[in-house]
Amino acid sequence: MKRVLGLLILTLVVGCAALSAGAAAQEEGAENATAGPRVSIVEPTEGAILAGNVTVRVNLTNFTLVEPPGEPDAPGGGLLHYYLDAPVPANASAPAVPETGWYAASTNTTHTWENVTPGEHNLSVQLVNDDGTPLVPLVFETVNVTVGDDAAVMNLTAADFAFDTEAITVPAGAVVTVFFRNEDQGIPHNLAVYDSSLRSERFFMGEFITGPAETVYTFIAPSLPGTYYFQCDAHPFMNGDFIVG
Ligand SMILES: [Cu+2]
Repeated sequence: MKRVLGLLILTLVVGCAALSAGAAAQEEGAENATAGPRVSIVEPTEGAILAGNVTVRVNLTNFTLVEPPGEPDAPGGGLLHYYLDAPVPANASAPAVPETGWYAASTNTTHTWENVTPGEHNLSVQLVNDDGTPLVPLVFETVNVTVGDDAAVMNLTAADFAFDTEAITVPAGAVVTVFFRNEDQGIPHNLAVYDSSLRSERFFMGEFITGPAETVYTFIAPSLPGTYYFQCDAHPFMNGDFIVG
């Protein structure tokens, strides 16, 4: 009896597994059949901090880039419109040319905006037909990024409850990238930047990492030159001058 019950349960389990696998396959098939053209921005990511030139890289699904542009009626194909600080055009009967901001028509899945001014920007990419009109329904993606003046890249290590430097020097307004390494086993450290050791204003607070571990911090340096302050928030005796030149 025990054996029969066991077999019965086994049969039930196998049967259920086969059923659900079948259902999953069916669902997937339906999804592929109904999926329209899509564009996604692979780079930069939402909220990214960048310096100088901004390269946008996209992924296309169910859409073919047609070259040369301007040839009508290629089914399932067309062009990419890259936008910088421009509202994505939505009028289906006119070429997708934004009223403000910049745009570029392209048959490449990457586009570089050069010398983007420091500050906050939005980057969009839209799929358009080969006559330049938007695909309907509209197919686009937008990300928001922050662009800094200049780039400063450095290493910083925390070991034996001390940083390996007493001063960090960066250009004003620079995008600062810190390759941070914590060598202290089981101990959390971070990097944080303040106006002074009084810590009345905070410019950056890095996530804690527990050693041994590494991370990359990216932030924008203060825009006013001066001597600021950095520390580990868990161990404020680990500190130094953050010099903005
Ligand atoms: Cu610490």
